[in-house]
Amino acid sequence: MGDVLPVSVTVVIPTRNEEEAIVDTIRSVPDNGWCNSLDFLIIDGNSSDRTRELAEKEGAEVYLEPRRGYGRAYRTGFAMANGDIIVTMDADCTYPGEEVPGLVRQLLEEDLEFITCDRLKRAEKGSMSGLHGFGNWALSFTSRMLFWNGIHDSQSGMWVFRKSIFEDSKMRPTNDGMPLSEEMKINARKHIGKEKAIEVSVPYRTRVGQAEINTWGDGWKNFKFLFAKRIGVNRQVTAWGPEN
Ligand SMILES: Nc1nc2c(ncn2[C@@H]2O[C@H](COP(=O)(O)OP(=O)(O)OP(=O)(O)O)[C@@H](O)[C@H]2O)c(=O)[nH]1
Ligand SMILES: [Mg+2]
Repeated sequence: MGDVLPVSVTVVIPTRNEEEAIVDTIRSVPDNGWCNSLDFLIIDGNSSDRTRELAEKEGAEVYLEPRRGYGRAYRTGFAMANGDIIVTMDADCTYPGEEVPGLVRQLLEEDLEFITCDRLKRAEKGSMSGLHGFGNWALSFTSRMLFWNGIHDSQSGMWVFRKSIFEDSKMRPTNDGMPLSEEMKINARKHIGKEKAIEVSVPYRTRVGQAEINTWGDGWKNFKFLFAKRIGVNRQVTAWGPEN
């Protein structure tokens, strides 16, 4: 391990009934002094299981966000996160927490603003069902055709970025659902550019615990969002903060 990275890092994790995986997800990120400070911010969507309690026991800050939605959770969490660097991942042991120090180091050493993690090249066998794999390909292809931004994995939920990107209000995401994921990458490539907003390959693993994702419903919402965004009729949100 090299020098201590001179930044504070907040890992923001949305959760909804993830008691089987939240502890291992938090523990998967090395906490051995590799950066100035590392903290975890769990945005919980009113879990009815022990998710909040288990996360608190691991030392994470837990914020209850009863308003539904993956995007809503991140919009709340991004406005609250204190770190210079924000890292995101699902609370289901699918993303490689062990790669977080290396990704933050790359962001700093290469003077980048935003990294999105591509799961497709290194997805482990069985981690993505055939239907999800196809849906992901179709959405990523459509996104590339509409926005010509070269992003391979438009649905990845692991990003490593400087909190300061949100000083540009055009970088603040507006979607309260799953489409927030593609929105983040479209905005990054559009407003930051491909030199400083890059895509890096990471491993992707089989989910621990039951997913609540609605494959057809969410897939359709993702498609609608892409076309609405392309023609500029997606929701515009100007307020920014956990209450907005
Ligand atoms: N706060 C909050 N978190 C949510 C909500 N819906 C999903 N999540 C969390 O958001 C993350 C992503 O949801 P997943 O169910 O893993 O969706 P996915 O990755 O597309 O589906 P899988 O490939 O099956 O994992 C998980 O950590 C969920 O617990 C919600 O309404 N509110
Ligand atoms: Mg997941």
